[in-house]
Amino acid sequence: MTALSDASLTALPAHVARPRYDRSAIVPGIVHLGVGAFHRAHQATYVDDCLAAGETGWGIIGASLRSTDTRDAMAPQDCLYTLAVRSGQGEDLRVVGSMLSLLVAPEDPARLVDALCLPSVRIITLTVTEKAYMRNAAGGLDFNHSDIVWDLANHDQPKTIYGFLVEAILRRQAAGMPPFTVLSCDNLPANGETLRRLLLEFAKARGAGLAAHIDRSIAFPSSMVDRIVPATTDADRARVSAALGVTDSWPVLTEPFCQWVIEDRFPAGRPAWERFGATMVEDVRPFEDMKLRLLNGSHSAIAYLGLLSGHETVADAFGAPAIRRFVQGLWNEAIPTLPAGLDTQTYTGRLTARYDNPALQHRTAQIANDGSQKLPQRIVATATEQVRRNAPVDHLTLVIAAWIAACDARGRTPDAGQFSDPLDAGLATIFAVSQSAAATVTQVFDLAGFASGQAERTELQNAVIAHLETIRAAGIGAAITTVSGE
Ligand code: CS2
Repeated sequence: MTALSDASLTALPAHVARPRYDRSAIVPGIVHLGVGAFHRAHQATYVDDCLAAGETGWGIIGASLRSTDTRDAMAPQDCLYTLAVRSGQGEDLRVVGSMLSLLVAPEDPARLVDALCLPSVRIITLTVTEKAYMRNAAGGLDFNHSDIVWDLANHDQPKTIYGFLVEAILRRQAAGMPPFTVLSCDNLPANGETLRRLLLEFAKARGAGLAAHIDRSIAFPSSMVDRIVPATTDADRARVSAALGVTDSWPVLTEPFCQWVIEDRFPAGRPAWERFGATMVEDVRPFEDMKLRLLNGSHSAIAYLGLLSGHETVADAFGAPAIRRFVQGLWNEAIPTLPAGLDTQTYTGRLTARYDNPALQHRTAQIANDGSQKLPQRIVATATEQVRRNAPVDHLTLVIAAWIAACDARGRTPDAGQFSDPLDAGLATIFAVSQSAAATVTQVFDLAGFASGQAERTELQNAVIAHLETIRAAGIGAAITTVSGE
């Protein structure tokens, strides 16, 4: 079969949507860091809509910060790829044209810095996942991270988001170019403000005056992004290629639901994303809290409870009555911590339908990755607030115990799933010794910095210890029954 490309677009079957604009006339206006499946299923499609509507100045240069996979697969197909939207009713296919070129940062860091300094580039967006923010246990920038140490010494060969952004900001300033806006699209609370704070820490360590310039002239709006994007499998590639009649070696698969809420602070201009479904707001926090605590919190719960119960996918795990009931109990604990005025009932109703989508095959092990970076904002912060107000935390704390048990079970239990965590080395040291649940939990809390320095930590820890004892003695099923009944 021929490969997907600009030249083969005309041969696609009529039901496949495709770019109908002149791609050669598009100018890059956005550099995106972290060009994984999520970005291609979400932001890149909003930009594709804007380009089709004639906003030709907002093409995307995509950069991978680590692997060459995406560039290797997409460059030969003119950076085109297919978005497959799947539900129980079938699959809609759309070829997306907003990606203009792809870079691999470690191969040639200077090229990425040059791209960030293009005069036409006005927005830098990021989906680099939680761990690329390199926060230490106290939430500040991890100056002990070897890549941060490297970036502070090797200014023109950066490895981290901080090194790249600061180098580009400096060069643009020196050249008298207007600054860009930096838009984080990662699942972190106040993601723009968090990135700004960490970048300022880095900038202060790099040089006098720089932090003040960033503080004065760069906007960091926060945003809430939402779309479930399972990892693409070989079967997906084969099915999509067969439907297209040409080979697409890098399609992405997603659900019909899609949401993007963005703080409207773009001094250098922006595409009219709101014309295509994005919501522009002054303050993203209520949307973000609801998403992190209700969606991502329950996602992590389903992942760890599901893995320990032998469920491979979200739909499978959520189809088990005990886990479904557990998730409802978890929502009941999280909802009182959310700002007033949110329609949580409609939101959780919609989540239920999304998790039940039988076509997604979203693997529990995929969500289980990087728990130490995810649980603080998804579960621990919620539980801390609940303890503060003397309210129940049984479900929330069982998620933490299940994460610990699932990390421990990896490698020992064949069906415990494969996933990884940036703290794996430290976790392995803790699990290497056979010790009480109390000792394990205390050490894991120290390592991950959960509720660090908070008065509520002891109470949280004790609840997690009790759950871990039950899991160890009687299994995850018994632990679930203890909190949410038969
Ligand atoms: C998931 C998220 O993998 C995970 O941790 O919880 O990626 C989730 O699918 C997205 O945030 C949905 O918008």
